[in-house]
Amino acid sequence: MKKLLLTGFEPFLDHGSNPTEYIVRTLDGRVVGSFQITGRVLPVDFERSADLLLNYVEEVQPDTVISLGLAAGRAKITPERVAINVNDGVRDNSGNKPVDAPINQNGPDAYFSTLPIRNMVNALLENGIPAEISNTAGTYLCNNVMYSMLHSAKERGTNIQAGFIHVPASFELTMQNPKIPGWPLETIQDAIELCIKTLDE
Ligand code: PCA
Repeated sequence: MKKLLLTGFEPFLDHGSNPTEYIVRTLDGRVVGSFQITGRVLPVDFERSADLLLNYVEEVQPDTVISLGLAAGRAKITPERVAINVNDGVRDNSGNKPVDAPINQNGPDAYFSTLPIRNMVNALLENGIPAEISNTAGTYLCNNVMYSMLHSAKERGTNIQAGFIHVPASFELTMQNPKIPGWPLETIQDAIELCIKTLDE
């Protein structure tokens, strides 16, 4: 059976929870399509998140890596097209606040996702779940882990398929901040399972 490493993030900023943490804990150990899933939660830390992700890749030896992150304010599931070689953003959970810094001094400017992002969006829309390709993963931790993963796959010459999907907030987060659109966790989970199934198309 093929192996999929599915990562999410711990809560960050003033968000009391992170729906991606729930999803990866729920799907850890399950089989979806032809993939055995290993779910892991990453810290929100410019110094640690990418190294931990790459350690999990060593441990799991996955065929595919899908990383998930919360995009509070977005009201669609958004597979990311591209990761850029920039760290810049608000303070992370350890107090790091990089400004205009490269992720990798010698790395290329950007990497494209190697996930079937168009098929994912089409599958979601066919199932009545709002979705679109996003052309920016930002410059915070989500972009950081997507770039770092794709850079590592390229450098090592592996054919690991990898990329990133941003998800909307949960109802719980909307209760805390009514300006943020929220979805039921089960719907976000269904959406991610649909995305995983497109890997078999
Ligand atoms: N979302 C953040 C980092 C952690 C998360 O879940 C981001 O979009 O960069």
